[in-house]
Amino acid sequence: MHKVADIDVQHNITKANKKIADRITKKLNDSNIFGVDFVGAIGSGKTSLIEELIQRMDGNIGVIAGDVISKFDAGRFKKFNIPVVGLNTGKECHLDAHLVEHAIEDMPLDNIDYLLVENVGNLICPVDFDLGSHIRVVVISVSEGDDTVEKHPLIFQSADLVIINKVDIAGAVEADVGKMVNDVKVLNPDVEVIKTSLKKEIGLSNVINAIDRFKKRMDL
Ligand SMILES: Nc1nc2c(ncn2[C@@H]2O[C@H](COP(=O)(O)OP(=O)(O)OP(=O)(O)O)[C@@H](O)[C@H]2O)c(=O)[nH]1
Ligand SMILES: [Mg+2]
Repeated sequence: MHKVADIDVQHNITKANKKIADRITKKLNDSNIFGVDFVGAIGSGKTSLIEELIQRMDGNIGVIAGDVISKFDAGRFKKFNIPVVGLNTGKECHLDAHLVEHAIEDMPLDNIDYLLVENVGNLICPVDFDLGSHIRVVVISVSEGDDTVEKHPLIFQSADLVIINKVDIAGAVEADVGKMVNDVKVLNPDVEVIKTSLKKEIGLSNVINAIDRFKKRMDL
């Protein structure tokens, strides 16, 4: 017969993470920087979306790019000549506040208005790890399947804004975008859901306006 002991490790880890996340939020507030955390499925379009935002948003942007091997997405952002810090998570499937706090040390906080943080592509691990950003944007695409939302309720409940990307290929992959929107609304009734195609330039101004509405609400 096995002996079972409850070990409250996860609780302690997320509590310690939250303490650092609160420190990050304070640092961003003190520097008048609006922080946005982008999480989502692998290949859903997080980097592509941030690349578009860098080119279209008013204000100076700094990016923290989390990746299992950091050079890939960080390299894509560096071509815009903005401050970029790549974070290598190794075997970890999410960023945590400790990593982000160190990355922020390398950011010129006096010269940026927005800090955009791209998390590792994953819909499960990032859920409990607040990174201190002001909002969390969850990015999925039709090619993951139109049951993705139902299968990953926690991440959608934690979202401030949800992007359903690649609507240009919804027909080809037989995804019911209306169902995906509805599934989000069931889990998180007040969250705004925006349909985008980064290939066809659909929905981008809606994303920018939504981010700026949050920013204004927080007086940043
Ligand atoms: N058809 C179509 N393809 C897209 C769209 N947005 C992005 N892609 C393509 O999807 C692929 C993945 O895009 P990324 O932006 O690298 O996705 P990501 O979420 O950053 O990926 P990871 O960081 O690896 O998790 C690339 O080949 C993009 O060109 C879109 O709206 N429509
Ligand atoms: Mg990426």
